[in-house]
Amino acid sequence: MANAKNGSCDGALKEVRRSDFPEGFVFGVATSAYQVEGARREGGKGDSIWDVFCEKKENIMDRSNGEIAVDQYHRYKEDVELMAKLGFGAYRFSISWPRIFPDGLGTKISAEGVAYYNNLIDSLLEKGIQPYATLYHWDLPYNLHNSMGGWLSEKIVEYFALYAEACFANFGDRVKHWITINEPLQTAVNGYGVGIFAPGVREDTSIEPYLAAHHQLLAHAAAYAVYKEKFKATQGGDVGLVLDCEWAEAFSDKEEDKIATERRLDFQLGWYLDPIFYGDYPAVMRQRLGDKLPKLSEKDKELLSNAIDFVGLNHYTSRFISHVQKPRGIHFYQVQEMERIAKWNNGEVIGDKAASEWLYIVPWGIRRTLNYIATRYRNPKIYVTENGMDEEDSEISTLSEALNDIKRVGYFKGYIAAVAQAIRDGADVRGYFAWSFLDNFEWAQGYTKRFGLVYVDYKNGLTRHPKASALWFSRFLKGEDDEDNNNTEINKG
Ligand code: GBH
Repeated sequence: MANAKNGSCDGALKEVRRSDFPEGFVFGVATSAYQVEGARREGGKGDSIWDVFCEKKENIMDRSNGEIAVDQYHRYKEDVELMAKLGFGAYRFSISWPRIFPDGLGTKISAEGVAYYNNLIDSLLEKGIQPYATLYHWDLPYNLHNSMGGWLSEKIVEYFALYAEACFANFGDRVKHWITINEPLQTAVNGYGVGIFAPGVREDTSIEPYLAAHHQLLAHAAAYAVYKEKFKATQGGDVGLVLDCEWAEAFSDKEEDKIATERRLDFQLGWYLDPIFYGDYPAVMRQRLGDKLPKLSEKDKELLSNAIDFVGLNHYTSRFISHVQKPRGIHFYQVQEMERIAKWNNGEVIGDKAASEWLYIVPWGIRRTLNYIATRYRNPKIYVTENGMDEEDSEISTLSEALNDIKRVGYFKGYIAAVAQAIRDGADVRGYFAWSFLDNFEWAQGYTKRFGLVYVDYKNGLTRHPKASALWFSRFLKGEDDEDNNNTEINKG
């Protein structure tokens, strides 16, 4: 809709400042285990589905893998120090399930795995950085896939609950923010449908994505229940779920485009949030999917009911949505009868493109997504758990060029300003995490895309070099961009 563009204007004259955010608002950086840790065979770790998926070289654009990644397993101290120096208040990392339970079964816990995360968490706290731990960022123990079908099996719910309990018990004295699962939609649709993500199953693509999503939801609910029953009273933390949501803006004022846009949001967010906030999958999914959508039993509904302390939002980009009758793609896309469009109806592109083919820069989209969650889901606590953009590795020729990431500086300024606007609009946003702290293994894109605030020199011993965006962030965090800031202590710092 043409008027959407106005959303980008209000407040755009003034640069965003840290003082635009409420007291206690958290700024952090994010990564995930498989993308940064490396050390595939160290510390008694078992294989994950990504370890095995990458063995089939053609699954990854540059035929690479995360066996070494950026070696955070050995360099966490240095990384934590750099985070602290830059002034970040929180680190969102993920725990590798097969580092804790190598075969996933939960019968023997790996002491070395536990020790690694204890060290990481202690290093963070020593530097005043709050740990935000994700339990599942896509690296399922391979054995759970191989022996029982992974997320397609109902049994996974119990195994996940055991794993979650082990993490709460071992780390919950210090970790007060837990994320059960990162982007269940990606595992469901790309892991068990399109097949571009591990485990790369493409068997019954009109059934299995919905089943994999169903079991992830139930696993989330089971972990939430374990925390509530056994840990909440003594540890006092919060447990949330992280969902990825692109903003969807109606392409035109036509009724069918507006309805297709609502449908798109229901298939993306409602799929997970409606069972939690409203007791069932969205009506539009139940109607369109019929028997392909698993049923939530009364017991499931009870467990899921309000089983969330905060909504984590991973948000990168936006699209216009129009109604189309026979879209291409797997069942999940066909059944939505919509098309994602990257241009305004006057033909102008929605925003500048980053390196990834899906990533257009549209700062006003995050404001609308946050406001949508706030109005639709009873104004929950929200954390922006990922937001960022990438550049193409092959387009970088010198280190100084790599470090001069002015486009990313603009991205963060725009998106962070839009988050501040959403807070003024009434959304209860408590924190913001930039993706990613470091350049890292970008899944099927391998190392061809760089999302880091900090450059990693893959050809030179994986050395770390803060980009201009990291330095901008640092000034922003220290309030050095606040002209009328009278806190001289911070300005001196
Ligand atoms: C996040 O997913 C992930 O949590 C993170 O690990 C990753 O590094 C980061 O994004 C950057 O990509 O479905 O055809 O569009 C964000 C959601 C899912 C968006 C996969 C891009 C690419 C294939 N992403 N998607 S497609």
